[in-house]
Amino acid sequence: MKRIIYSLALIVASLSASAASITNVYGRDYKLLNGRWDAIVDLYDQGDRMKVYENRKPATATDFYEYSFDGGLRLEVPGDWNSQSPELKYYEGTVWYGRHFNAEPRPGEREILYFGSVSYRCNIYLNGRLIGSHEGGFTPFEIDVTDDLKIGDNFLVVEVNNRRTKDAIPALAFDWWNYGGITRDVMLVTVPDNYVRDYTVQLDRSKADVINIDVTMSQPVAGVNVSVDIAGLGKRFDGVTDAEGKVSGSIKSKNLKRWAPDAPVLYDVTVTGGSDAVKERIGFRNIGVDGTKILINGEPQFMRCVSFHEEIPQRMGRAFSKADATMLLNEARDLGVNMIRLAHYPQNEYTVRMAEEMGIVLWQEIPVWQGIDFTDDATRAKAQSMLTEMIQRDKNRCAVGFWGVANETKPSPERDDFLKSLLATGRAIDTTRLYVAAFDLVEFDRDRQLFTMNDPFTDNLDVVAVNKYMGWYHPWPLSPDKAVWDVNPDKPLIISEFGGEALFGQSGSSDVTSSWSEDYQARLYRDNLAMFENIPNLAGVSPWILFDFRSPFRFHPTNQEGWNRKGLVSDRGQRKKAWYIMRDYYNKKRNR
Ligand code: GCB
Repeated sequence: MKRIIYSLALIVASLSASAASITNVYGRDYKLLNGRWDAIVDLYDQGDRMKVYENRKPATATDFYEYSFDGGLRLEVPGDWNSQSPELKYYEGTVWYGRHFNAEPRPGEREILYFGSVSYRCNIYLNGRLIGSHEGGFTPFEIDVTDDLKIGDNFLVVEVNNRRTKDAIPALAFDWWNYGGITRDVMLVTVPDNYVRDYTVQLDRSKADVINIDVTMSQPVAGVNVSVDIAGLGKRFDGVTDAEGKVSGSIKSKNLKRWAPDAPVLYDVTVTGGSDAVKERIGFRNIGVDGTKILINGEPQFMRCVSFHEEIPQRMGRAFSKADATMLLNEARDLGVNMIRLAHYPQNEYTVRMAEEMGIVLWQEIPVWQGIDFTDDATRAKAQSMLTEMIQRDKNRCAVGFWGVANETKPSPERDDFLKSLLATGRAIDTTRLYVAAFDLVEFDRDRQLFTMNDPFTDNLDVVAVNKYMGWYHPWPLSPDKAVWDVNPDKPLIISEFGGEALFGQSGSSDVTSSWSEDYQARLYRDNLAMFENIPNLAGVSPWILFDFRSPFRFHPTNQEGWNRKGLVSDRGQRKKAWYIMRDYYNKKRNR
């Protein structure tokens, strides 16, 4: 038995869906496979044994099958299953999704099955056969199905499992809801045989007028004509592929208007390769650091940031659509932000693209969130592929200024090696953005009367970020306005989380933490803002968090009931007192 499982695991590993998915999937010719899928809930994992993916129907008088995709549960795709049925609210296990679709594969074209994300792991079966698998709940993957498609009806099955495990990322416990399901768009993409597979069109790391270009065709064939046209600049790059199907070059333009939060200029870009052409809007900006400052287009910027989870609290479900992105981003913009930390994992492309249109800088990270098994090589490989998939998807999004590699990790040689390998993976693909991680081990040094942190790993990062819950998890050791920081004084420091819990509408003592009152939360905000004046290298702040969010981590029976109440805005969309304090602070910072 062991051998069978082992060899199956090997097959699945070799079938792993491609880590680098097609660039700009929304710019392609595609058909959405969204909608209502049939679903089988398989708590005891019996579907494999029964081969439910074969979707058999009794053919003779003695045949029977103890499953059927017909006549049972139906689930919306995209969507988490937890919010679609009361029985699935806490469900952690396997659900089999199935649907029919029509295909018309044509000679000279390829068909790619693309999943925006499936949470958390999945196996994909087409017409009864395993064609791919993927692990990681927040990044896209794809499978070239050209040779597996039938003309006419096809049956697609996705076996989804969201069970938490020690070797997963995130691992066994995390402070958000463990939504399961096919949580983003599913697409069947049609491309020419030799298509523009991948391209990077981004401003040079340090030059303001040089756009660097890399294009890779899907076939390693020399001599294919490639062009990149930026109509608004009146500029075009022309090249010819080498034997690997690649071409690189650059465009120089003195007239280039750079993207910035207060002027989010985007250009129409057309990438042509052989018979294929892809269009999208791309912006160009420089981001860097100078001493303790973060520079955007050479100008120091204070990052007025906030975080949100990929969740619509009012619906108690995962966000996945353009409308969802509009809701989340508008609320963030009203607070006066110029940056969002997408917590704690890559969020959907609608959010990223819309933030870019709105002029919001993004920090995007992978869910290396506490409790990760840094000793496990397989876990490390998963983190590397999540990082690769995230960068691959969004490398042309100039709004993304920061790649985050970890949140709240404790120093150890294994942790250091793990995170170093992530930085090496990231920097091998993208050197035009800042690399950051959030730490939480800042301590008050009583002898020096200073807040300090000793984590030499921070030397490896461009920007250091700290989550510190003064007034919530940590009582103040001295008056907030006397709280001076000496943390990585030579680097830009972002306070990436601070805050405390309050129930909307609850009044209470502003001195008593356990009042869970808006008054206490408001005071905590005032105190923290006073402390921020004494952080000499402060380059930005990010309150935790925009909205109250759902989390089984939080089980106080009257104040939490499965919600983390640190939102500046309640689960019903009501703004708490602290929201106004933060908005005023950001207004002042903007006008300074
Ligand atoms: C943190 C985590 C965040 C939690 C937050 C909290 O430090 O990074 O994911 O939700 O604290 O509310 O405790």
